[in-house]
Amino acid sequence: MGCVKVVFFILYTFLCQLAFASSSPHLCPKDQALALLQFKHMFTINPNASDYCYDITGQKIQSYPTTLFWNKSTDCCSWDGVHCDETTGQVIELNLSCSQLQGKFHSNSSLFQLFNLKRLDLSYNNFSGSLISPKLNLTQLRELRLNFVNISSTLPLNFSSYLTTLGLLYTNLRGELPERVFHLSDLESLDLSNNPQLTVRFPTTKWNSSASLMQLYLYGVNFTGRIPESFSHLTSLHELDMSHSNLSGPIPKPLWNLTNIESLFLDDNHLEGPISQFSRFGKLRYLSLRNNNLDGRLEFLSSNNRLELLDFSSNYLTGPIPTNVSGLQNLQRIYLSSNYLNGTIPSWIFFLPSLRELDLNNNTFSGKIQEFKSKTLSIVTLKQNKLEGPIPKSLLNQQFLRALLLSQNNISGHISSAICNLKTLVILDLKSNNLEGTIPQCLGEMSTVWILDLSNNGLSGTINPIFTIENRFNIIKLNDNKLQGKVPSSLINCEKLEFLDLSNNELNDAFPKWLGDLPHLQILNLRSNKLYGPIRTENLFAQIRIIDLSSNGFSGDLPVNLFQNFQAMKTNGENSGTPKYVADIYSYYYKNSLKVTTKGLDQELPRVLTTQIIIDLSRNRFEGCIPNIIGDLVGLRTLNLSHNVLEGHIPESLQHLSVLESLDLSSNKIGGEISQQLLSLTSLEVLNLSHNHLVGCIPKGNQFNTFENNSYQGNDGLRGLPPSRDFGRDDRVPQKTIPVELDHEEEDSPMISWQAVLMGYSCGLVIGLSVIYIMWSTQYPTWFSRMDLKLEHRISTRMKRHKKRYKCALTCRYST
Ligand SMILES: *[C@@H]1O[C@H](CO)[C@@H](O)[C@H](O)[C@H]1NC(C)=O
Ligand SMILES: *[C@@H]1O[C@H](CO)[C@@H](O)[C@H](O)[C@H]1NC(C)=O
Ligand SMILES: *[C@@H]1O[C@H](CO)[C@@H](O)[C@H](O)[C@H]1NC(C)=O
Ligand SMILES: *[C@@H]1O[C@H](CO)[C@@H](O)[C@H](O)[C@H]1NC(C)=O
Ligand SMILES: *[C@@H]1O[C@H](CO)[C@@H](O)[C@H](O)[C@H]1NC(C)=O
Ligand SMILES: *[C@@H]1O[C@H](CO)[C@@H](O)[C@H](O)[C@H]1NC(C)=O
Ligand SMILES: *[C@@H]1O[C@H](CO)[C@@H](O)[C@H](O)[C@H]1NC(C)=O
Ligand SMILES: *[C@@H]1O[C@H](CO)[C@@H](O)[C@H](O)[C@H]1NC(C)=O
Ligand SMILES: *[C@@H]1O[C@H](CO)[C@@H](O)[C@H](O)[C@H]1NC(C)=O
Ligand SMILES: *[C@@H]1O[C@H](CO)[C@@H](O)[C@H](O)[C@H]1NC(C)=O
Ligand SMILES: *[C@@H]1O[C@H](CO)[C@@H](O)[C@H](O)[C@H]1NC(C)=O
Ligand SMILES: CC(=O)N[C@H]1CO[C@H](CO)[C@@H](O)[C@@H]1O
Repeated sequence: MGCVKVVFFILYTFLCQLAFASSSPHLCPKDQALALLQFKHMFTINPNASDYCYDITGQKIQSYPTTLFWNKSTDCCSWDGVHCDETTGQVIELNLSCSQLQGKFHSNSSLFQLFNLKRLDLSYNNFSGSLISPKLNLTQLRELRLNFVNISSTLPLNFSSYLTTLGLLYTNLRGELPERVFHLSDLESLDLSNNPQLTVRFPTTKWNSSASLMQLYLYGVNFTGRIPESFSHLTSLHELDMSHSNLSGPIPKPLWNLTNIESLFLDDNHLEGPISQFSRFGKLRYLSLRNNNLDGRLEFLSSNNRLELLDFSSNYLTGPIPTNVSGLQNLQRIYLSSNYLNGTIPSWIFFLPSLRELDLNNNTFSGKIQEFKSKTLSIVTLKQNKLEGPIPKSLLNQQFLRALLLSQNNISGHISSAICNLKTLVILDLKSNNLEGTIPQCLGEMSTVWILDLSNNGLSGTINPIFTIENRFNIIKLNDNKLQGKVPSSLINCEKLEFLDLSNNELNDAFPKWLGDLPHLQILNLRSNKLYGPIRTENLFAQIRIIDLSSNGFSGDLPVNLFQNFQAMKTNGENSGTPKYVADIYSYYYKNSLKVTTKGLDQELPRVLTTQIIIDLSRNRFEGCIPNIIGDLVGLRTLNLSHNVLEGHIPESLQHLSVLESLDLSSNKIGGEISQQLLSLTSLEVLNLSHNHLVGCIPKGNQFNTFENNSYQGNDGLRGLPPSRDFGRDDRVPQKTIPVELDHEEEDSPMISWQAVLMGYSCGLVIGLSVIYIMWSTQYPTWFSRMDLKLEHRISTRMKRHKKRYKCALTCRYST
């Protein structure tokens, strides 16, 4: 009996289901299903069409081909993205946001047959080239979102008057926003952000939407006019974003009436004046006014228990942060960088229970960093202040800390190995402090760290860290310390390393040629150590863009193989469009500066352009010739081989270095002539060939007309020296050197200059002649006494005739 019951039950259920399936009509009306299918077939599915797909918090979300499985055999109310009214079965919502749709949208689109549609979201698809004019038609529409859809036209006037939500973020809208938008009496949320060509002007009369409007996002539109009095009626406004809207002057008065505001973003404007009135906004959760000209003190901070975000970065705030603040127990993010705040960082900040991000960079805070109460710190950046004392222990005991930047303070003590407990740390920047002792060995085991900067401290001992495999170190800077011993061979495990700076230490090792096997290494700085021996390597160094081995004890021939392998230097990235920087993905928090010597100056590059290609092997004991192969490194901007014992000639192949800006071969034993071919170095700004054994004539023309005497001094055999400005110390002496226009000169070639004549007389008298020239150009008559009297006579007579011109190019052409 039981068995029969079970069978009956199963049969019954089956029959019921069958009956339900066959008897219930399609919930979704046929015409609407058809309209949807028609709509589907207007478009192709292409993942690229939803490339830019984000949720409201800015998180990238995965796109999905929502319409792919829409088909006749199923009820359209069950299709992805389609919602029907439960009683009538009418399609009331269509959400195809991030649906990989690509194609044109026509004004006769079947979509407009969905008369009952209340919510329509077509954001993040590619309807490029469409004429989108939601002819409403869709008269019932309440919500319309077309974020990131390239509309690129004016906003049609003709839309449903029941709209509550209009989302047109990043739609390339043009022209004037119809005032009608502000008068939609049910409007709750309006997002027109990032439409720089959309001109927005607020109505001066009371808006019909003023009671309903809760969210107004007008970030980056072409806001014109002022914030009118009518704005003060927006009593329901909870969220306002008018960042990047060219607002200037004091904070507009009507804003102070928005006492219900919870979220206020006015970043990147020119607002000025004091900030004391912010205490009126008792419901604030997010307050962000970064990049304005606001001044005054932070005294408005009192006891707002809702505040989560406080951002006044890059303003002119002064004085200390008030200490007598209670509450603020929800404050999670504090950004006050680049102001003029001073005093100590008050205790209440350290006591905030849920602090996540603290950025007080670039102020003049002093005193110690106290222990943090919060266990949820994610970003702590206190760079460029006058903070002192040790690194607080509580900072080394955080589960979520991603960035710890304490550089450019007076922080002292040792780096505790407890720092290795930070299992989520990405940036550790302790540069330019007074840290001492050794580097903890366990640092090399930190598997999440991308940037490690301990430079410019007093760290000593050997480089202890043993870098384990599968680490993420991308930038390692240990320069300007007192580190000794060898370059740690475990660096070979840093496969992602792009930037290694160990300069200005006391490392004592042979050339760590194995670094060449690091596939991404772009910058290698080993300058000013005690590295020694010849450089012979087959290792690749394929991505190297800057190599600085200067001021060491390297010897032997210049490393031809090394140059051969510098693949990245063999392209000239000049026309590569927007500038790119080396190892720069966290540049918002950390800028990977580098000290280089170029154009005769020590410079600190705040960031390193990928086109910045430098070889600096100066101040070693390299010998032999300059290999021709250097001419293949056509991306080179700076080549410095000075202060070695190089011989031979300047290779003609250097003529190919068309973007070379700085060439220093000084203080070697290089002989031969300076090839005329080098005139093709048209980017050259600084040339130093001084103190060699060069002979012959100095090329004239192009950049060579801009170099002065000091580029060549100390080469006994060089002729045609240009004048020197350095000798013109005497202020009374007028500057006589005028850049020569060669073409012009050649026209009046019969008028050969006095130097030309003299050169023609005797090429052997070069020293004397250069002295004469110097003397002439600086008007130091006493130097005459050194000269042969005959010459003196000739010179003075010629000088009278052709005093104004300096034509060494001709000189050399005549004399050789
Ligand atoms: C998507 O874009 C990538 C790169 O722009 C391109 O290579 C690929 O062909 C595109 N895919 C489609 C289906 O168009
Ligand atoms: C958008 O689609 C058009 C063709 O309709 C295509 O030319 C364009 O490259 C697409 N844009 C993106 C970002 O995929
Ligand atoms: C029709 O839709 C159903 C449900 O999504 C799906 O399982 C089926 O594969 C689709 N059929 C076709 C031909 O696409
Ligand atoms: C549409 O769906 C996306 C993602 O699922 C969601 O973020 C968005 O809020 C939805 N749009 C509407 C109008 O509900
Ligand atoms: C819609 O208009 C486009 C051009 O405007 C036309 O090519 C297409 O055939 C029209 N479709 C329908 C269904 O009328
Ligand atoms: C948007 O569309 C316009 C006109 O159709 C086009 O000129 C523009 O390049 C498009 N912009 C983007 C970012 O695709
Ligand atoms: C709105 O559309 C209707 C019907 O298409 C039309 O009669 C009316 O003139 C339009 N209004 C505006 C302001 O364009
Ligand atoms: C911004 O609006 C002003 C005033 O209406 C107009 O002159 C200007 O051309 C607009 N700028 C852009 C980029 O559309
Ligand atoms: C705005 O605030 C000012 C000063 O507090 C007040 O006089 C004015 O009545 C307020 N306006 C509105 C519309 O509430
Ligand atoms: C530091 O702040 C000053 C003024 O507040 C600003 O001019 C400067 O650019 C800031 N420096 C950095 C590195 O942000
Ligand atoms: C803070 O700066 C103000 C000037 O803005 C100065 O008067 C005051 O003495 C400074 N306080 C400290 C502690 O440095
Ligand atoms: C211009 C247009 O297409 N108007 C249509 C709007 O929708 C109603 C039905 O709700 C049609 O009757 C109109 O013809």
